[in-house]
Amino acid sequence: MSDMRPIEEVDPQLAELIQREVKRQRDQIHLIASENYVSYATMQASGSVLTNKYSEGYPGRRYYEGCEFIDGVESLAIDRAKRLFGADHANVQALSGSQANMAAYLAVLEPGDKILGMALDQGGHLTHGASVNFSGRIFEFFGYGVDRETEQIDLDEVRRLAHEHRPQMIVAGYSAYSRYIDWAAFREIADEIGAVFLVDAAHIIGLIAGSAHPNPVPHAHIVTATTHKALQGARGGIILCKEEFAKAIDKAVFPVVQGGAINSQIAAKALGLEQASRAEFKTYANQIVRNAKVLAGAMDDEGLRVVSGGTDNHMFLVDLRSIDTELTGKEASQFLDAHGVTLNRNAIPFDPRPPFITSGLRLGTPAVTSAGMMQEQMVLLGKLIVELLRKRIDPYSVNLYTGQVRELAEAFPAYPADFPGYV
Ligand code: DSN
Repeated sequence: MSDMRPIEEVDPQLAELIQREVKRQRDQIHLIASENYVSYATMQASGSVLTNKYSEGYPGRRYYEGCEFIDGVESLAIDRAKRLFGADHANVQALSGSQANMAAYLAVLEPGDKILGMALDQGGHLTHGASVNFSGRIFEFFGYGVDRETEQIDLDEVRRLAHEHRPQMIVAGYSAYSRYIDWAAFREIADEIGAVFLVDAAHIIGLIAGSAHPNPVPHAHIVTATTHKALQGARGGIILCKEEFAKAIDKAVFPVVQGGAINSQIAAKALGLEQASRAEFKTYANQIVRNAKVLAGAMDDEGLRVVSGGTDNHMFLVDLRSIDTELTGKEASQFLDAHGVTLNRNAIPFDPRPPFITSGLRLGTPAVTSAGMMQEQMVLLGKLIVELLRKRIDPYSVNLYTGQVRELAEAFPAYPADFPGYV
């Protein structure tokens, strides 16, 4: 029989680190736009015996025996993804958003083909052509950005670049962009040059599930996404596509990019997709957006400039130079983390500072919304963050505001105090 002793007995050192991470998640206020808190049931599925099973292939077409229940789990995840987003086809095996993107590119492109996507320093993702990433090494990328004045996508510029470079693929969907994206306009541009239109919806898929953001599925040939951000499910990737790309996508995920999928994660994805289809998830997704708007507004009212003037989704960037020309994203994020607010430094468009330093912060509201915070708390939090940054060298003020941050975190914990962090 397998060793059935609990982790505290088998590996106390590891158990303690997990428990300390639970305490960190409880004690801090989390504003990293890509993070969230999963449900207990998600942890149960994720930590289940499904991790024991190999199942290369797809439901009904496996290279291993004994997959009858794995087939059921994966089919459930596929059906739920298709239904939730209105997709012709879904692949739920991608281990992460990056691997979903890799598979999607390799499904329809040849090495050396051209892709037009948003530049990383303007809001795009590492897998949208960064030279250090597989994407920039295998494909030739051309980057579009935002307009210097509005800090929003200039579709005329996207169209101009598309016609100039004639890429085989156009990518929309970003890691640090707070505005609605006009999916239909992007598709029109892609059609003008015969390109595949791919949407990387990793950040916003949860909002789409909850009808809090327009759905790209009717417009895009392929949509890649993650299930662990605003969707509040297990860590992993999914790919949705039109029927004509279904075979190529499945083949690209397995056997081109991956071997055996992680079946426990597929089960947890199935659960997340079910939870995201419920009526209460709509309320949650819309509250994420409402909270982001109120938090951005509160910070702006305190004099901290919000990039593009606001947000339509779950996140936004702030320009720290508006409150202190010397303050960098690195210093601000480290200072805030040490005083109870965890977020990440982020380049703002046309940032003169290097990416490891930056002039900006990125803030997102999925996790605080999962913890139960509403507009009232966002107003307070926005004020506290700006005051903490402004008065960071005044110990009396820092102490005062840190106490208020702690009170807020205590009132809205991520998990119960006695939860060890595993099931
Ligand atoms: N690392 C994620 C983010 O923070 O946006 C994307 O992969």
